[in-house]
Amino acid sequence: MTAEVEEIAALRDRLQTWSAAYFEQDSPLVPDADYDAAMRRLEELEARYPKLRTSDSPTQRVGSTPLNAFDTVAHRMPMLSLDNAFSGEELVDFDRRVLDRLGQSATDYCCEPKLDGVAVSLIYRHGVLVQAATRGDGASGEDVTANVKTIRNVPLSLQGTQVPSYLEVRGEVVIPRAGFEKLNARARAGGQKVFVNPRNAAAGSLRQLDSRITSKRPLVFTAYAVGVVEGDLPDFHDATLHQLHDWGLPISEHMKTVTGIHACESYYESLAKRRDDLPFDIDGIVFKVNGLAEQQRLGFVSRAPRWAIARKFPAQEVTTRLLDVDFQVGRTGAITPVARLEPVFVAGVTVSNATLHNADEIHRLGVRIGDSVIVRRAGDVIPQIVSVLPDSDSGAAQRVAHDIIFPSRCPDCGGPLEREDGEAVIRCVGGMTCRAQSKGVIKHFASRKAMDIDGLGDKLIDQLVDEGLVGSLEELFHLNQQSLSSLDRMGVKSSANLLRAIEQAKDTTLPRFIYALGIREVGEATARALAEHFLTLEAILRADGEILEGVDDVGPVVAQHILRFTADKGNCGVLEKLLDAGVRWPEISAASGDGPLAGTTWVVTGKLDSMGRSDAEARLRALGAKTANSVSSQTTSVVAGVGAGSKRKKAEALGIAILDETALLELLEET
Ligand code: D41
Repeated sequence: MTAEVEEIAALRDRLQTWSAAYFEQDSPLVPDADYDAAMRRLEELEARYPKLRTSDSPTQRVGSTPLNAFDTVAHRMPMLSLDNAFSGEELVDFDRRVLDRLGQSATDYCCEPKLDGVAVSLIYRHGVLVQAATRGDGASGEDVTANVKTIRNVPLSLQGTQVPSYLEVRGEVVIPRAGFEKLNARARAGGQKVFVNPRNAAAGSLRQLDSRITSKRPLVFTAYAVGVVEGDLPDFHDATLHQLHDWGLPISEHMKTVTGIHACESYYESLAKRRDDLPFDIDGIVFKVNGLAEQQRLGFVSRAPRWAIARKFPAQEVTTRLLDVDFQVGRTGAITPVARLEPVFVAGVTVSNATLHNADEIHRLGVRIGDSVIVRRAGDVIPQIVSVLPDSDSGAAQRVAHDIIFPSRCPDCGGPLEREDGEAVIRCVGGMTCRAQSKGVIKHFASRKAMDIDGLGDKLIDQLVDEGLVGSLEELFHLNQQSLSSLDRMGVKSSANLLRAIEQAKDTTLPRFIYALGIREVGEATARALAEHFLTLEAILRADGEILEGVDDVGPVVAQHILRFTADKGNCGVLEKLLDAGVRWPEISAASGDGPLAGTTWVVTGKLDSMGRSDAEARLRALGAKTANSVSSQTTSVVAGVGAGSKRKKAEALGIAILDETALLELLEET
């Protein structure tokens, strides 16, 4: 059995390394299939030799029996809370108090984003995760071990040397915004309960009695402190966190140690600017005195340490009033209620509109016109109404508040509306005969990632459709000086420019063209997958459901949408007319061995000045290269623009060639 013992150890080791690379460095070392195969092999061996199964085996992430209730666990060392600073002055006051007590003229602070999630404590005995508890009231919390074990970036056992015999790690569990949006979109489409914000979603997910449910939630852990420790750790906060990282625990990649409070304020300003670009919600910055000896001298007051403070960002959720609701018709005919709000400042911008998603959402919120509502804006996500405030004090508001009446016919064309089985969305079935839909279709067709018609913006498209100059896609290509001259504010020069841009847009690529058609659920990635799989438009039009589902990225739902599109005579007519009008693209050659960059795999990261990331990728692919989203041992080269972070680091670690934008431009020029 020694061979099996060794194989099991090797498999666990490998799975841990792979999942650390995947979740920590955001760069897979192997394809998913290899990971899955190793996991299956380990499960098989453990089933055959149950004695060799351990609680920290990667197979043990998801339990199989739900709990009846959570046990309460007392924290051996209380989990303190944090004092807040709401202004630069309050931060300076904090620094003065610290320096006065220390009798120093300056000190080092470790700065880290304040994640907006659920605080938890993890206990590792001899490097094995044995308990996870929520912070609760700071003195005791709930035992959520089974749930925390399902979080993929929480190591079940620590790797490396000199792991303490007892180590309590404290940190925050969050759900990234993208995962939150997906979770809610799925719930909304199925008419289920949605979460108000990512923090509630994280808290709700951790409070599931059945860890199989938790395992399906995109939870992420980040360590920010230690509690009780039996063993050695560095004398500085930043070094302690780096040590945790070396043992396999995730820490914030934005952590930075600075000297003096002014550097703290600069850090705050710079992260506040990038708040929307971060993958998860943060509600401020935490500053901690970096030296542990200094921390000890400062001690704590009641429930918060004197050596740390949270400088809060402007709120992401504020109260305002719902003034009215408009109903918009999208390019797929979906009727979306849009809330008109009394303008408010939220997370740095003034918001006067918010989406209400659909009729079910209005019903779920129980919102009426005139109500006070809580509006949330996070990242580039459209502002949302998350809840309605009971209007206790304002009798006046009560009197004017009235129900939102969902239209019974299309607000644009007056045509009938339909609701598909199991769908929350109500649609106008008018297609291109509905003006609002045809505007939406044309806007999508002309947009940057589609046909990229320069200068053909939303306003102009509204005009073209309203004036009856364009009613379907191919009519864009029949516009001329004379027809354009009838438009307001359209001079000879601008119409010439527009016509030139339309002419230029005829030269496109097959993926762009497919994407531009606006087939439901066919985004950029799916369009590219279809083009790469079928190589020609004719082949896509010929494909049946089974063949379509053979494409990466295409499931039964997407296949149905494609079939419904291609089976439509009207659509086929438009396709033909577009080709007749001169829309064309270079043939895609089946042999990917073509082009000067054939056989190479590229990752483009960071911001480029001269072009977007997807353009850079498209140009590399046009030269035969493959492009990928994450750096691995398969990567040949990385293009690192401004602000390139973990992917660049990973490339450095793997010794992969890194090009800056200038080098990329030179290469593109040469080849
Ligand atoms: O990101 C956070 N939410 C965060 C919370 C953080 N980065 N650091 C924290 N540090 C502490 C001390 C200084 C007490 C160790 C915290 C918290 N506390 C905290 N989270 C919830 C209550 C307190």
